[in-house]
Amino acid sequence: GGAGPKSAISFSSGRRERVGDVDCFELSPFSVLKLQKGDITTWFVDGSTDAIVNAANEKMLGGGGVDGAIHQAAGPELKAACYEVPEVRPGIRCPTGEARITPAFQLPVSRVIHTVGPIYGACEKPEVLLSNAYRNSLKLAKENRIQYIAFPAISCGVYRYPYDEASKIAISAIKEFPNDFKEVHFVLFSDDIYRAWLETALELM
Ligand code: AR6
Repeated sequence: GGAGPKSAISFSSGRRERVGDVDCFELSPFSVLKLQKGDITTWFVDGSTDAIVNAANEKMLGGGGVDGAIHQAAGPELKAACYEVPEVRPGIRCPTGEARITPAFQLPVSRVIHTVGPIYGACEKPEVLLSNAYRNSLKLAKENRIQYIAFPAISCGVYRYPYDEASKIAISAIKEFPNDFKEVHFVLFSDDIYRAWLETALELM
């Protein structure tokens, strides 16, 4: 279903509020960070300019995990749109740490932002690449006037990034954009990852 009410939350106790299944943290007087467990392919905010972020690979033509789920839900037009994204090197449409945008086709959101996180243990500075993946997704969303955006836990599946480290990088990157979005969501697929994100938000927000 949708992502709940669009109205600004009045934070009565400190800067955290639990609304239904969603943990809300004040990013600024204009913007809220929200955490929830769930499936990102069903997320949207009714009547808004919204986007979900895909944890893709450098080829950017689909795959397993959340990438597979997003392509499945969007329909075959998404793969066709990805083919249209120019290659920067043979076979590579989105180098690690960068981001690209496409329409969302059959998904309930307006756009999909594709980014590529690092494979943990396969590169020198995974924290820089993971941070870049979040920052470049947020920059691209901002340039495209996206008001509501939802992320999965980039690199925390097949790419094996430790959840606690990944959550700190993810939430720190969001804090660099305190006034650019009405809401920034994390839609987390497993209890373990949701708990890691919640712990980090309680520490950093
Ligand atoms: N909604 C939200 N999160 C999901 C969903 C979903 N529907 N499905 C899985 N996740 P992964 P990566 C979570 O492996 O580690 C692909 O094959 C999952 O539980 O999807 O960045 C790509 O094509 C995990 O927490 O992405 C690449 O080749 C998180 O999404 C490679 O995997 C990310 O796990 C990218 O690996």
